Amino acid sequence: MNIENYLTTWKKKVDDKLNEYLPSEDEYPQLLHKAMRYSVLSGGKRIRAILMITTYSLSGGRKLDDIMPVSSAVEFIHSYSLIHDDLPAMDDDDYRRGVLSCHKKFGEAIAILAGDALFSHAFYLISHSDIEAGLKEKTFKALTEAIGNRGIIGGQVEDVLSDSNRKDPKLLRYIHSHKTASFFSAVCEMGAILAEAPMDKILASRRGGLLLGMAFQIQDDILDVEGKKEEMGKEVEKDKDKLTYPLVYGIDFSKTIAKRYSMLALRELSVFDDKDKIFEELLNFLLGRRN
Ligand code: GRG
Repeated sequence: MNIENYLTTWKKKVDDKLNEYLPSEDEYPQLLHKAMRYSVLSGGKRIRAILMITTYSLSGGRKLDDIMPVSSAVEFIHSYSLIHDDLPAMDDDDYRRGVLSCHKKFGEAIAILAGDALFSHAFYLISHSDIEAGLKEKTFKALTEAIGNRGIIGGQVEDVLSDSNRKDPKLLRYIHSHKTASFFSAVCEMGAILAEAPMDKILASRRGGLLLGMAFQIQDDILDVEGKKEEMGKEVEKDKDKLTYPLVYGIDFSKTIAKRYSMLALRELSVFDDKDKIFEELLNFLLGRRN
């Protein structure tokens, strides 16, 4: 398995679907639709959608066309979180994915509304998809649990409130597992749910996704220290005043912890007959990434 080819192929398929599902810039209100398209189509690895598709396929799912609205919805929600995360009231970032952040390009009001509209559009897409009603309900349950006050938003609140003077490992784990890993957990779980996998595989996907998401966010922390602005497509050293793994554990031990989470994730995901070692290659790719 050449993971770079795998990721490029799937990224292209996901990008095509995102383009298809986004409202046209000609449709009223044009500025809102322009901002939505700008942020979603500005790049991105599409890792959450690809993880969902991978878990679905490894769970025996064969109706890939049917689940594309869900994998696209996941990327719309992710883009929404990035637009809001970049706002002056949050991380105050001028650049994202190598281009101006949404509020820098369109102003704060439109950026806030573009984020809100992407969120609604995600649910519109899933609810209008051809997925069977029972599976849709289970998908909504996994998704809404991961992105609300007990998930991404909860993690983001503690992240915004955090400061580098309070080196609290428990709080750090809460922030990372909620603001980032809960979504990874949900996308893997949704892949298994939609493929109608047995409960042991659904639960292993959920746990494996969470561990994978922890490794991913720790690497994100490491990149904020070691990464280059040109490669990252945004400013680095933005988390200096935040509670991060490098702050609490130092860079070298953070790398060890990320590797450990990655091994634990693989142990959970070993319930799948992953002959091509896609999960292993994916994790190696994510821990070696430069952006
Ligand atoms: C939208 C559910 C929701 C909540 C809003 C703003 C906010 C509350 C949450 C922000 C959470 C956040 C931005 C976490 C950081 C996660 C992270 C490491 C993002 C970068 O992900 P990549 O590397 O980005 O996958 P690309 O550009 O590749 O898509």
